[in-house]
Amino acid sequence: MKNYTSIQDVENLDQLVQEAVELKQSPFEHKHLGENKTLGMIFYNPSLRTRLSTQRAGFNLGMNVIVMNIGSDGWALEFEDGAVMNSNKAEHIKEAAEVISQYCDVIAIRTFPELKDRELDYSEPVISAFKKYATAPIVSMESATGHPLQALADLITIEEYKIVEKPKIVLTWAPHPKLLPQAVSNSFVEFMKKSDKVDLVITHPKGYELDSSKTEGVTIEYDQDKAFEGADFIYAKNWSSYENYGQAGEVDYSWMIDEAKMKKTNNGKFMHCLPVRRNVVVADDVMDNKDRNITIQEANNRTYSAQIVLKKILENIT
Ligand code: SN0
Repeated sequence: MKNYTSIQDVENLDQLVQEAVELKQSPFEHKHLGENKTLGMIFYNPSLRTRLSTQRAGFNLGMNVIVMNIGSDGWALEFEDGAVMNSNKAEHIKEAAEVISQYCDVIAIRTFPELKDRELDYSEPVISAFKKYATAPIVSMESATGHPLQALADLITIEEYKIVEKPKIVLTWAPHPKLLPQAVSNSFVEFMKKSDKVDLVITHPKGYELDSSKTEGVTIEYDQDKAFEGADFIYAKNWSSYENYGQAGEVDYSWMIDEAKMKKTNNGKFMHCLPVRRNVVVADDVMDNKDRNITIQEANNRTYSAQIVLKKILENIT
């Protein structure tokens, strides 16, 4: 594997999931792979799971890890080609990416969208500039439009907890007081679509359609109750409107997931990438029910999704 910034970087998804499940059984077996290799983790935005699990994954592989909050601690970077840099941006991405590549054998980046200009966000300005100018492999730790490490962890979790051959997975929109990216949902859809082992249904209020090029071929059910019928997994996530991009529209708080809704499922498990707003996105009666809520185990799998990806990248550079 050369880079890991989207589903395009995955050759055989179901096999990658199997390899991650196996890796989890013996996580320290490949410590030699990362010896004298440095992982650089660059954050523009906050993180808990991604930061700790990716660092842990690096350690499990014997890597050294450098973490930098570039948004608050670095020079403000210019991304525009040919810019006259006489304002507040002190350094161009051309120099920054090449310099970081000398210190780090793998560069992982977290960068959220601005949620103002859809075309700009969907062009992935930060991650694509790093890919262009860095000489080290690039890993997305959630970019403007995707979160492939999360989606891989989700698939690993489904593989572990499924009790039927081909489970019904429901991605449900959930209410939230803030304007959130579509990144987690986009990658979730892409990964579930690519896997041969799941059936995906999406449910959301009208006006919250995701990018249709990503949801093509997936069943969309606007009635949340109906969508939940027979579901083996409920994957909740808020996202802001793709159509009315960057606009805070009506938020229908009746879309919160609670135990009454979960009862319509096939004894379904509840998943969410976390952090989650209790009693807004999901009620306490689901979150505190250990038979339903597998978000903690899901978060644990973030280590193994990052570790299998780093392992593949290391195998490619050593
Ligand atoms: C991010 C998102 O993409 O939705 C990261 C998820 C892994 N979530 C948030 O920003 C939630 C922030 C909040 O205030 O609840």
